[in-house]
Amino acid sequence: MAPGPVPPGPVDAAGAAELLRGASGVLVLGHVRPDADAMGSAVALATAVRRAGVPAVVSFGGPDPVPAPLRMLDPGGLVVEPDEVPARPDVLVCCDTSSPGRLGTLAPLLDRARATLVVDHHASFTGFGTHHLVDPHAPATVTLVRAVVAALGVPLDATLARALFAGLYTDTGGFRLGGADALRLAAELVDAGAEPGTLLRGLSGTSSFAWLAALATILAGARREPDAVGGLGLVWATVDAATVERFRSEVPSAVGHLRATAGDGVAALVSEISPGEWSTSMRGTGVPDLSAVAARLGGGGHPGAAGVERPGPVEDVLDALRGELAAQADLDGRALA
Ligand SMILES: [Mn+2]
Repeated sequence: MAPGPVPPGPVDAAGAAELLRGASGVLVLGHVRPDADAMGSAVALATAVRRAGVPAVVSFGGPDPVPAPLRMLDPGGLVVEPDEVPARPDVLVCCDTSSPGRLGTLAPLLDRARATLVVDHHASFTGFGTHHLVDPHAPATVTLVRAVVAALGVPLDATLARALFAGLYTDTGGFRLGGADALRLAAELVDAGAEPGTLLRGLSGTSSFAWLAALATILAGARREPDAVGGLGLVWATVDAATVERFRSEVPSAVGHLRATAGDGVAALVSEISPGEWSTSMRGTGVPDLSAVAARLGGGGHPGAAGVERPGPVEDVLDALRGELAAQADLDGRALA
């Protein structure tokens, strides 16, 4: 007897594989401004679906293009431009996306697909789509995709291993998170052909020499507020629209420099991504829970790394941030006490 259609709701890896195997075509999306987990999980999943005999392509909603260094994870050219995607995909898969807004200009596809499978690990997942393979305890979306690839019966090769390794390395903060399971998966991926040295060199990309001066300007404008975040402290810096425009792929890395000086507190990089629109990237220890802070401001993420986009002026963006960080520090402090 042929298996019936997979009922909507939560699915495990086997259920997700069954849904994908039964599709006439699959469009896999990741979140806007993809990172290595979004790109790696989407490319790996589409690669496996194709090998299982079902047509599949990958795309990312605009307005921004896929960062050039991530293209190395797609040697087969599965990623198509947002204006080239099928208008009515049979099965839509959304990888590493906690809310429809994270699909950017491709969000309207949600209303046109027969079924939508969300594969995600954000605690802030809002529950959209028809089928959910969502585990907030997974350190990366690629760990969930690894299980689906296995359930599809597709063996790992170097292309799959590289895409999965890139997402695993990035989302675990270089294996600071994820424990022994992440390291065991890493070993499996290296055995299958992922070369960490080559991969990580390629993913970090190269920057123009002019970025050094721009970074120096950003960091020279950084401010430290020791009393913020309930006394844990806040280190923040802003990036103007012209710098974001010129150094789009480099700017996000600046938050790492801020974080290194934030101690047990919070680092925030506030960038003007379009005129009057500010993107805030936060980093911390997990206490206070930055995903909760971001969620209340309309964004999302993880306890130690989260982001939000809000209209300016930038003083208002910072004030809202200070308020929510202090409130969350108070909440989490009471929970610990
Ligand atoms: Mn992720």
